[in-house]
Amino acid sequence: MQTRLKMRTYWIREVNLTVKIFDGRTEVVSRMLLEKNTGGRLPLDGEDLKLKKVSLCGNELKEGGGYTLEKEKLIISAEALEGGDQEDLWLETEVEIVPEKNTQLSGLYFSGSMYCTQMEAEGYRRFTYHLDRPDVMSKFTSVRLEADESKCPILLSNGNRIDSGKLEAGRHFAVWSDPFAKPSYLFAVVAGDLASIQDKFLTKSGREVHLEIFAAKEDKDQLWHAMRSLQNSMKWDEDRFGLEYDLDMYNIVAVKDFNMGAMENKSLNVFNTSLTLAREDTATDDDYERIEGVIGHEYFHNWTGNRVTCRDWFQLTLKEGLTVYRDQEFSADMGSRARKRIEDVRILRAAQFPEDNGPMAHPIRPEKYAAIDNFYTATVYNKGAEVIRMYETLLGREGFRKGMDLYFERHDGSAVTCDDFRAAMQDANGRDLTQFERWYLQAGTPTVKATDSWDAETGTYSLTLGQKVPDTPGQVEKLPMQVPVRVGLLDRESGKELLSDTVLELTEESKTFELKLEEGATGKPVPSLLRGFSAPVKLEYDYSDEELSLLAAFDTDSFNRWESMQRLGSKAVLDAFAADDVDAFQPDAGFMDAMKRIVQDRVTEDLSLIAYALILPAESTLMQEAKPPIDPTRLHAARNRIRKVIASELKEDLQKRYEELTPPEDEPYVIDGPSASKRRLRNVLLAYLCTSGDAKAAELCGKHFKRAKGMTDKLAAFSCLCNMPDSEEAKEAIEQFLADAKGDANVIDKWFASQARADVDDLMPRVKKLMEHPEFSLKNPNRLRSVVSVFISSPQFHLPDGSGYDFALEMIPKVDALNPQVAARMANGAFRTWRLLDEQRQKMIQERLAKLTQAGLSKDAAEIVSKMQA
Ligand code: BAL
Ligand code: ZN
Repeated sequence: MQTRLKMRTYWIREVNLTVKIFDGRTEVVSRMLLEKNTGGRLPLDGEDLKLKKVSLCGNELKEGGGYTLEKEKLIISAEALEGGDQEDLWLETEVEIVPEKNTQLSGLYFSGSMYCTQMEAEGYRRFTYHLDRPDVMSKFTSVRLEADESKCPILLSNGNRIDSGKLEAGRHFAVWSDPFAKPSYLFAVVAGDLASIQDKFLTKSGREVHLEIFAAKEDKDQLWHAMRSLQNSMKWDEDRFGLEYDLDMYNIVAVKDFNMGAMENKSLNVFNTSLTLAREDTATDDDYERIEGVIGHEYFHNWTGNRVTCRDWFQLTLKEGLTVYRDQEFSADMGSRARKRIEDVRILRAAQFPEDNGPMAHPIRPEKYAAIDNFYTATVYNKGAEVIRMYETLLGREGFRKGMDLYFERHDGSAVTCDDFRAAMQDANGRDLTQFERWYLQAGTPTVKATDSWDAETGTYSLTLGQKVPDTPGQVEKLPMQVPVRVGLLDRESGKELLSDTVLELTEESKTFELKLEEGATGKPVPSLLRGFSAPVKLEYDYSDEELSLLAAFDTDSFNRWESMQRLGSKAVLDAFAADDVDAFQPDAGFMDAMKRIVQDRVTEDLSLIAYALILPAESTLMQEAKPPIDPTRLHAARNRIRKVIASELKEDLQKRYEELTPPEDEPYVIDGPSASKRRLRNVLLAYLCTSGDAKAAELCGKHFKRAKGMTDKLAAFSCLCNMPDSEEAKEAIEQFLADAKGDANVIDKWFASQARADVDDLMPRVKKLMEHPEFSLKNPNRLRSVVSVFISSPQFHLPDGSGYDFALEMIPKVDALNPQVAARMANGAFRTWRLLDEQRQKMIQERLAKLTQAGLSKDAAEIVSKMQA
């Protein structure tokens, strides 16, 4: 268990590598220039390496006479290190690895047509011996790659290619050199038979950067969206943060077997194909947007992560929270800011709030870990981004920029901490941000409770805000946070804004703010609270349905217009959940009226905002709002009930709007924001129109499927059809979709995922059947996720017979034996909310967790299973 930073006895200032790739084995020779720090013995990290030779300054060391081998450590003795008289201390290790057998996909591994690496967080130690920690920054002066030219014509690493040529026996080599010192986690190698597209970018100071994106040959025509996204990212970072690219070359490689989404290796990003490849018939509008965001994310890391990196892995949010914030801002500027904010908060609530309220709760800067890979979490990333956003809210956009400038001025080229970032924000703005540190220290989603009063005579509106940070495993009795609460006030009758955006700063447990209104109000104003979701908290205020309807219609804050509909929707579902007969429950007329107004809204230009207003809160979000113990099957039925009532009572309006949005057959398919929003709304309407699951619904869906010109519409219809699997239309679509995929892995993943999340009672046997399909594989993370992880997050996972839990018990050890990181995520996804469930399910899960404890799991999966039980 890592709980603190360990001392460094030596630094590694320079690295020269020779990597010789052969079929079934790869030799790695690493020459490291050491610099003494405290001195003493030097423990190098290594995992699954076959050590061939160690030498120091040209003299071979022997085991027991210069070095010792311990579990996952090669220890060079202090005597050997301090015994010589050479000025430069060059340590050389020679190891052999087998990338072809590396199913963990960490270190160097083989995937389809290429060898590639994933080093973050601790993969480099599976490649060669090293001080594999982010504060050890080394110049990789020479990286020589050798391989068979016919199998691996492309040889890539970080920086610039400084040499290349032919060798004997059909082999060839390339030598790369990176002028920037970097930690080992940013090192990368790719070798394979790949196709590429090329373009360039001219930086604002005139550097011409060669841009190249590589993929398997058959995917070459799906790379241009990624290229445009990269160019847009480069321009955006110059415009918004004054940050320029710093090398002459920027390469991206798309790989199909990848644990993460993408990786920001210096000048050689490696991407999951699911976040790179896009063509209108293979990728949805959401995919296009996600790709743009992630291409941006990895590019922005060049400054926030690579130029300034983390001192240790506890500081992971320093680069991830900040870079997610930057990619969110980039996407907001590229598309619709209002829409993006809603999307980001939806993700936060669906993925991070459950984490903050479960056994895995941890502060954005975790205090301890067994496997750091388990902390690439929604908390570190998404809540971390919200914390960064709060700096901006508190300091203003200019103040935030000043803080960023000072951060780079002080720390460019170093490995630093979250405190250093906070100090830069503080010092650049002359603000005391001491209390703000608590966002890094305390886990759990704070609750902010608002109460108010109105003095009509003086025109004073008083708002009392109280906060409570909940207890979380290992953390109790927490201190108040610094919470920026952006508010506005609306007139109760007319909906007119009486007070525009005002940021209140809550620093105490409770505080009353007096807001004096200049204009006359017709009564106690209606507060619009936490506008733009100005802090990652749960806001409680006793809104009436009428007040929420007024906010949904008139609030000038687009986020809170959506939020009011979410509150209404949430209340409707939770009322149904609590009703004696869920299937007969009737929501309030006020809610139905508000929904009707949304369907009839012909004024709002951004149709995505209408689409999102019509979508009820996700079940994982509702799980956080319902009072435990929760029966998830009943919660699912309650949400479905409300959807069905909306569909039947508003049928004509839904139908009319759907038809209005149906494009003429000859309309060309366009990929841009407005067209995507139109499709988004039309597809939300389609889903409502299909809730009945009857023959008419199947017919409508079948038609939508056949007429679809791009993947967005096709997948929307296909997903609905999977909910009616016995219809002829569904049977036909299931065959057609797979045939149309023509082997495209991302499309086949969609085919699997839509079926694995279908809203059908017999989902478990269907999933097992899907796993017998020849296209299914446990080894490819995307494919595995598209079936197993998707099922595990479906409501049917929780069927009262426990069959879903048995399935998880069977799958987790199986996957763990191949890929611990993926297994750990699976275990987390399966069980993280178990303490909110009813007694019977809790008991069943406890039994499975106890069995998993005995299953000899990897460090990664075992940590999750143990945390689940804490
Ligand atoms: N650094 C791991 C992948 C990412 O967050 O960019
Ligand atoms: Zn990142």
